Amino acid sequence: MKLFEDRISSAVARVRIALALKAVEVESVPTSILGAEPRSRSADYLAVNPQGLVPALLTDDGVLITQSLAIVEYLDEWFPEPALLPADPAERALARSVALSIASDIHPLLPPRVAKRLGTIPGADSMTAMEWNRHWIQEGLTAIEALLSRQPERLFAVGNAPSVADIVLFPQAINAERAGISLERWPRIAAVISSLRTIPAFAANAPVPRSADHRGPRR
Ligand SMILES: N[C@@H](CCC(=O)N[C@@H](CS)C(=O)NCC(=O)O)C(=O)O
Repeated sequence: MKLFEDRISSAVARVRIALALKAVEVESVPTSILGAEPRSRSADYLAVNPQGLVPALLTDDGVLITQSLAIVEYLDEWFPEPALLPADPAERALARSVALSIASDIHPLLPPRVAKRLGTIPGADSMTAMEWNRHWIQEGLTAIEALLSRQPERLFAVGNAPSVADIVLFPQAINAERAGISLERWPRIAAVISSLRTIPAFAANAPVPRSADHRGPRR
């Protein structure tokens, strides 16, 4: 299988964590998403994934799967151990709720294409995108903290094993810290992230920091 990826991407990190938990190897196809001419916007890549986003997974049978959560579920179906969704229906639903509240409601407001568009709005200054990101991350993680706080305290976001909730929460939390947001204000999230940091599949697959030349002027 081939994974079209840029290691700075938190959506890519979700897939890489799932692959690592399942010990499945893939061929990496580097697909940059930053810079003047990102490979993700090239005609070649748009022919693969018309959305021009990473990740995308090409199976050995030639099936192309886009969207990180669709890829994670595909992997979970083909490689069932360890399961990435809890067996209990209520916990399963909660794991999906946590994952979707990040993947559908926080992350889409943050990627480079959004920052780029914000920068073109008259009156936007160099702080706009940074403040925009911090706002949506803080609002989103506050809601997730409240959801998690209704559950008994455990090592993982939901249930007794890493699930899709942890797979999506971990990269988002790491990026929150990189945006200068301390996790301390969300004790349940902070506790989960510190236990996930001890698991190599998570620690080795955190999104990599953007290089200085992609960060633009220091804000
Ligand atoms: N919902 C998609 C999101 C994919 C996405 O937004 N990927 C980002 C990287 S995290 C990307 O390719 N961004 C390119 C851009 O914004 O131009 C998924 O979960 O796979």
